[in-house]
Amino acid sequence: MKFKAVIFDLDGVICFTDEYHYLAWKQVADELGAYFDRDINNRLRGVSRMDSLDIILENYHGEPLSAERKQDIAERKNGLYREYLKKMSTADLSDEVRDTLIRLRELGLKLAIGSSSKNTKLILERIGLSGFFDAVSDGNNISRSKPDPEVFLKAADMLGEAPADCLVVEDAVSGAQAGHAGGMQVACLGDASEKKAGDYNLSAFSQLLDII
Ligand code: B16
Ligand code: MG
Repeated sequence: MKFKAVIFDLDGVICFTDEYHYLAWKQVADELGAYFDRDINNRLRGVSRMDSLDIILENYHGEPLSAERKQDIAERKNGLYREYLKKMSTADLSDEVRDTLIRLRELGLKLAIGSSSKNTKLILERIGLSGFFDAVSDGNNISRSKPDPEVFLKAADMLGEAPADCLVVEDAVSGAQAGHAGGMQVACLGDASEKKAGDYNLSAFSQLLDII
């Protein structure tokens, strides 16, 4: 086995919440009179909430916004987003992802989450993975977002494993950069895989079983 542990990004890897992020940001952008579309939403992959707001505000041309007002806007978006998350259920975890996670565990690998999201706990509960992972490092325990490696280094630390023994699984280029910056090998899916950002660029989650 090449690795002792696997650290998974959450959104875009274990499950998909992009549409809910899109709908919530769209409503907030409409209220601000800022242009927003799905292409801009794609740029928010793996990006923290406040950094996402800054990207949305590139198309805002109204009155200057104070730091406090920006905080309120981010909170409003999060309230809308969490309402959408209530629609999620165990049906949002695919059989392929569930079966692969179980197989990786059977093979003796430690498994962790390394996500920018502050809603990780709620999402894991909704999809039935609460308590499954050996460690959860998320937007609540970091001060620097991806491509900074902090979220993955904290996950490796929680697992008690050296970064070189961890494989990061990511769908965002910034996340793949974060894994590399932390001294970890990276397997990519989705957008980051298309852009060949990983050491392994996969087309299916289950292919992890071929590379560990
Ligand atoms: P929240 P990941 C990221 O999760 C999302 O990809 C990104 O779109 C979102 O802005 C970020 O979490 C913060 O999410 O507002 O819930 O704290 O891909 O790192 O699992
Ligand atoms: Mg992601």
